Amino acid sequence: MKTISQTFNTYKSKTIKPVWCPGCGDYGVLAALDKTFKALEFKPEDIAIVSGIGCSGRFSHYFNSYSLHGTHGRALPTATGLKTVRPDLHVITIGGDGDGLSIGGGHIAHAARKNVDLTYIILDNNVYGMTKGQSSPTTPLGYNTKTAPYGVYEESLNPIAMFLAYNIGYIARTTSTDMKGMLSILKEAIEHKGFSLVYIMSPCVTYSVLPYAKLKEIVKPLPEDHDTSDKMSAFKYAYSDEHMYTGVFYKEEKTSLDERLKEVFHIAHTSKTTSEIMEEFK
Ligand SMILES: Cc1ncc(C[n+]2csc(CCOP(=O)(O)OP(=O)(O)O)c2C)c(N)n1
Ligand code: SF4
Repeated sequence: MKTISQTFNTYKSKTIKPVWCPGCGDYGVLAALDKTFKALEFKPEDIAIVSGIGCSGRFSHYFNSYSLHGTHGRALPTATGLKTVRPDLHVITIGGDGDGLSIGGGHIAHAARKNVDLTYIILDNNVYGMTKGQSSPTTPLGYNTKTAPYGVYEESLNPIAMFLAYNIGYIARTTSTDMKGMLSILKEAIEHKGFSLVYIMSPCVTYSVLPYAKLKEIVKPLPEDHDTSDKMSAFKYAYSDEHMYTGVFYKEEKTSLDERLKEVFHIAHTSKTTSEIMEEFK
């Protein structure tokens, strides 16, 4: 009998093909996620991909799995609802830096505090790609864009430091050119029980802000002696001005939302019903 990984050579859709620009970083991530599902031996019917809007939002179309191309910035709450009613599904949420850190930025803190058991992949190209190159929350200060012809006048976010402050239980950064890094991080993040955040630098070649060559110059793997349970060490590397560190910044096992809800449902089902309570007032 064939194993699942022998049966599914690819989880990619055979009918819907990517329409990204040639050279877009998102192609590398698509290949990595496909390989990760294969390595994890997931059945396609057990996977649900929920995405936001943008070039990165198109991800959900490209897999043979359940998928939902949600509204701009709302992929995370939609995915939280899905995971709550279908805890058996492997829920993956994907979106861009604009989608996840601007319009949808407020949702990350709440997914983190709920510790919903899903993996959120943010593809950072430092720009709004689909709407033709406006500044995003990660476009560097002073950089010229369509919406900032005289240079971006707002400071860019430090997403990793933000995620650490939100107490997310799994935080890692990698790049769309590092297949080995993406494979090991994606697998570990998906297997992590609770909310996991995978931040992938995925350059836009059409409205390029951080081109591949520049990214290669600044990226550096986290030192081997970085202790992934040491949040202060993780903050130190997240705030580095010299390098953009990649690898696993922080890991912590915590009770997940579905585990907590199981307890709540048990209490609710074994407690008095509303009509029993009402009877007491008669
Ligand atoms: C509520 C709402 N506001 C704005 C838009 C327009 N819009 C579509 S994609 C997009 C930007 C996407 O940028 P990002 O999330 O960084 O993804 P990318 O295209 O770069 O992958 C915007 C503003 C929209 N679709 N819905
Ligand atoms: S516009 Fe940029 S992000 Fe969008 S598909 Fe093209 S290269 Fe990729």
